[in-house]
Amino acid sequence: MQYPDATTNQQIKRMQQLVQESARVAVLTGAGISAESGIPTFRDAQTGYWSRFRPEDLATEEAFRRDPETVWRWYAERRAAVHAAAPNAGHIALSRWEARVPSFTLITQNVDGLHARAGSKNLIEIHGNILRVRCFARCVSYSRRDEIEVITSAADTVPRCPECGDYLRPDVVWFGENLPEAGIARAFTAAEQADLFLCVGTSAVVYPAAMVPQTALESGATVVEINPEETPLSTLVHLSLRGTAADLLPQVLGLD
Ligand code: BJW
Repeated sequence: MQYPDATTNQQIKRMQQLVQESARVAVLTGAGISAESGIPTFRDAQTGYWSRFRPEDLATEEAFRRDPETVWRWYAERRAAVHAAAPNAGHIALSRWEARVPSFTLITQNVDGLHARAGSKNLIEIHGNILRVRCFARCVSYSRRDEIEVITSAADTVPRCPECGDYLRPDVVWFGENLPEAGIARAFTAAEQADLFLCVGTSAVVYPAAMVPQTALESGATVVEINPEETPLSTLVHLSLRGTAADLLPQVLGLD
């Protein structure tokens, strides 16, 4: 059922009711939830990364092979922005919600680590994490965190793998790469089992992440979207709330 003519207040009340009624909750977040922490999105027209850069120049294995320095520099700048940022009211509201329901899974496409910093526990980072690195030649899976601090503090040269000498790369999922198998499997299971599935701040155009809310719909969950703009999901979901994450999440969760 959709609520095309409802006022925002009615929609907020409806969402508050769904929150009260739901015991199995899953949430999918995208770049929009971190926008109010000062981290740019990808596809927003004026401010998104892809309005200034071509994804195939920065977010593919081929780009890194061709020009590792340029790709590394872009990620170093983004890592600095992440270090300077803090979780906003949207991230914090989601972590408080988790503490109130029996089953809560937070699936994020974001690589910024802000959900973990806000205190979210059952968290799946399906596109990786920008604060980790791994060997480009895949000789070891992940570097230890203390090594990462040292490696990433070296600003302008692409660091080398301590095991094999190949380049280290950001531990994120680039276009054409598979998502971490266990993580995406858990995400689909959470979608299948959810009573309430919430999408926040995602354009829902990148696959397979965009299939997760579709799976929730097909499995009988009530699906709600929070986004200031329409997305391909807007006409499919039960309730589409127009607004920002930091504004609406505390309201619908009764935390403001
Ligand atoms: C606010 C707000 C506020 C603003 N509050 N909201 C099936 C069909 C078609 C294509 C494919 C398919 N299967 C695979 C593909 C290819 C590709 C794909 O999906 N392409 C499409 C773009 C067409 N997918 C892949 O390649 C994936 N791999 C894969 O499928 O492997 C199998 C395979 C292997 C080989 C060949 C083929 C298949 C991997 C995808 C990896 C995506 N990686 C990135 C970069 C990660 C690293 C990094 O950060 O650098 O992930 S791309 C980028 O997009 C990033 C994001 O996680 C992802 C999603 O973006 P997101 O989060 O939705 O952000 P935006 O900017 O798009 O939207 C922001 C939203 O927020 C907007 O709606 C705003 O309105 C809103 N907003 N302010 C709330 N304050």
